Amino acid sequence: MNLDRNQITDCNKQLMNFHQQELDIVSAKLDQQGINSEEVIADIIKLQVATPSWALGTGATRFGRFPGGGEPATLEEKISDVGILKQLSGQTSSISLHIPWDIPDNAEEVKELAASYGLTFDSMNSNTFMNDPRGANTPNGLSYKYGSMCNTQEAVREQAIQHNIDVIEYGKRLGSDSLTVWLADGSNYPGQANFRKQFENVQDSLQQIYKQMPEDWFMFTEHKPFEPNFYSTVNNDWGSNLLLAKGTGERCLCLVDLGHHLPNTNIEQVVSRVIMEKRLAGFHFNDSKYSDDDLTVGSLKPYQLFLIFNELVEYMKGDEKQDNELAWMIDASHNTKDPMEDLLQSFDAIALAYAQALIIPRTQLNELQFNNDVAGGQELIQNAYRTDVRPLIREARMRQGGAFDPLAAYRALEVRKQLIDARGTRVAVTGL
Ligand SMILES: [Mn+2]
Repeated sequence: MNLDRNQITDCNKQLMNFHQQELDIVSAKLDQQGINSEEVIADIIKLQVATPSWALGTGATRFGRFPGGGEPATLEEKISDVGILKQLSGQTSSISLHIPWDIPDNAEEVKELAASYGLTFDSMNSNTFMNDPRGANTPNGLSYKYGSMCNTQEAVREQAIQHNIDVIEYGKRLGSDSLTVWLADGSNYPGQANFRKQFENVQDSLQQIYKQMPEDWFMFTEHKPFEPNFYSTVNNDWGSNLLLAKGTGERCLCLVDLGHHLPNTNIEQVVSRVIMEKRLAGFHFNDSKYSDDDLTVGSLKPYQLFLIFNELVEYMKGDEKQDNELAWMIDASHNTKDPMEDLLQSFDAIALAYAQALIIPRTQLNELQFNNDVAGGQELIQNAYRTDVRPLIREARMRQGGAFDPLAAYRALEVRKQLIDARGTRVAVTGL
């Protein structure tokens, strides 16, 4: 489904005068601080966030699922939905697939369809945290109940390795250039497993997968302290993640998921450390009150998100560069919202935090820090956080043919109703 561009333009027209006034005010204010608003707008346009294929349907908890209507049932429909998000927000231009939930039966056709919406394929996600009912990730019929790459049984480890190699093959056909490995491996009870042997098995398995990657591909490993294992996980924190990446190869990098930290972890400092080691793969965005709640980005801790972007911008505007482009993706589950509305809110929150970090006068911040001006440093970054940068984001969207207010346009154009009319109220979406 494609939205009518004229309808989006009509939605914008009602706000045009108001928008121009606000844009002029913030541009003048930034100009006084030596910040060029045109450059900020250009940077906002460049920050494209991947949409994961599993985020387009209603999420679930282990207590149940309350799906809405018009959900995408096929990969083709998921691609179409991302196309709508791109049209409205201008902030997403790629889709991240999860195998085995979204196996492309005809890669060429799928690639062409995505291209017709201006979309490419982001990182490929493997899955060894469950046994696919069709056996798509368990070609040897062996269970991942006691772990995959950490498993004591070599045959299970080999099956997990082969699944990841299969995922690389799907990705090659779609034009992707990275594999994301999230491991559920760990243990549920003390005495169940040997920490060191588990880690060594995972390290060895990752090395074997790495050897099968094309030379221009990157491998992303993602740490998580708990769940679905509740006593220990093999890749439990950023330190273990860095060890695994360094032990695997130059193009193995650390992915940081905002929800995958114990409460009160200084995530912005984690980002800084991983960048210092030139191993940051990118970022998975979400928000949480407790840990990995998969809530909408920026809904609870927008200041933390801003501080994380402060570290990211310091790297992006600095001289020392990694070989990879940072990968941005939303990784959230929408249990009580229309998933498309949730994603539009997420893009908005990401752009907001990014723009706020972009307008921090960085040279001045460095000077204040050098001179130990504690209150001055805090004031400077808080001033950026408290600046209303929304006009810059609206302008960035408008220049891409998007909507000033994507969520309002989504509602005004009755997109969900159109999807329900086309697809019905069936519940066929695959994923979490
Ligand atoms: Mn993630």
